[in-house]
Amino acid sequence: MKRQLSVGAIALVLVLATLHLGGVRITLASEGDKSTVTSTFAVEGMTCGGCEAAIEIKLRKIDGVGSAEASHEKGSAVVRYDPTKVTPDQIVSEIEELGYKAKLVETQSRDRR
Ligand SMILES: [Cu+2]
Repeated sequence: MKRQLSVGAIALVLVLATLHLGGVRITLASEGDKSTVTSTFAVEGMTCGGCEAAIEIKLRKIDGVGSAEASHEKGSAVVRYDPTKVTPDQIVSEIEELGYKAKLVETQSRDRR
């Protein structure tokens, strides 16, 4: 009788462990589906590749920013980020801290493309 109980207990632990692992997997999957958005900013004041690099390096350091591409010729910066972690306003103020003038032009969600 005692033995049967412990077998049952082990089975229960295995079932719980499986459910637990399943739960973890579901959590990881939904984190992977987290959507990012891409915003284009008009940036005034960039004159060379050094300006572009300064902006890109600063923006890429922000937690939640996936990529940042700046162009002094176009006067723009294109930033891909997680909108639950970063806001366009935050990106504008990071660019302006470097001495440039920035303004949000448009935001596109990735899955709509
Ligand atoms: Cu420059």
